[in-house]
Amino acid sequence: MPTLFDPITVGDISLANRIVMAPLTRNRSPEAVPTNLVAAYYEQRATAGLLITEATAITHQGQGYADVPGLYTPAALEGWRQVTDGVHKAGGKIVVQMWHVGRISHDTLQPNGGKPVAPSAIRAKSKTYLINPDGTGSFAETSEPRALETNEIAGIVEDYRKAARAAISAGFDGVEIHAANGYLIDQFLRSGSNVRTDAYGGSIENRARFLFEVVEAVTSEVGAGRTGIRISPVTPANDAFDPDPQPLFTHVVEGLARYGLAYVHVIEGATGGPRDHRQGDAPFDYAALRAAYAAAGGKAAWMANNGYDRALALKTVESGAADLVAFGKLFIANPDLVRRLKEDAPLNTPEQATFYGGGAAGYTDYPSLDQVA
Ligand code: 8OZ
Repeated sequence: MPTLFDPITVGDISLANRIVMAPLTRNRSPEAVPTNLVAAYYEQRATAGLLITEATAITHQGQGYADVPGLYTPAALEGWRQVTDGVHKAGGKIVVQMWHVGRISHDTLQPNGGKPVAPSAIRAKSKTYLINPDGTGSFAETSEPRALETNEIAGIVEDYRKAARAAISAGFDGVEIHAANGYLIDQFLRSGSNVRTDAYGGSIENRARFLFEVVEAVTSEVGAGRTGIRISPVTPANDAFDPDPQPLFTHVVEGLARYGLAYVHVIEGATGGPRDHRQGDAPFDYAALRAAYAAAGGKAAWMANNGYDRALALKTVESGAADLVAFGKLFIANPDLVRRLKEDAPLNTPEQATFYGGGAAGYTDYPSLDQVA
């Protein structure tokens, strides 16, 4: 069996190793434009087999937090071009995570101060992050959303298609569809946020319809071999809830098996929290999920994430339980995480206070092993 440090080809993208930098929101892109500092941050981490960018809004309507990047203005795409050039010069590969927050937003972040959109007009018990007029940041309750009209949905699918095209034009090796963590696609999937009575609500098939329309649009635009997707079957993040996630996500992965995707990225448990978190009566069976995907003919690389340490990551890849392992917080604090895992070297500790917003401190100033020596 391969090890964590062996190369692998996922769809059309060849990776130097199986260690992935997970998408991490850092709120350092004012006006949704990634800066030179953002480029330096990703370049420092380019020895990862694959970098997945922080969640990146496909449209202004898809924005839910202050200072997160976008894919929908020329300036943002120029900013991302600096990032992709830097990563490629350093020998790395990078995909952009395409994001529509749906109801996890605030009127003040929306076009013309309008209501955020959602499958149903159900407010999330969740917070978003705003910048106050005096420049300080603060958390605020998400605003009440409005339910999308059936005839608006095709336009959002089109927004994903355009964003995917723009991403490839900006030099990304591929795109990741963010279908996790209680954002728009996940809001459609789960009965706790979707009580629609049209073709996008009710049955599992209907709740998954939007996800598959997005996958169809993105893969037909940029190729399935340049497309990955992230799901989080049981996460409670952003008030996401479904009482019966196993059949729901089985249907999702069986449908995904029809596409020759680059990878399927699965958050196991509560995002950033307990790996054994459950929704509904039974523990979620991730091995069964993967088996259902394979039985349906799915061949994409399987990417596992959430709370992995070195030992669990080594075991997971060597046993074949996953092809890739994504690390989040460890990559914030360790730009040379691949080397540190290989050498079993000590790890820097991530500092929570600088995760969201700010400048270079806690962002580009974590030392590499060479700098420590
Ligand atoms: C942390 C803070 C804000 C957003 C996610 C995009 O959970 C996020 C996110 C995480 O997927």
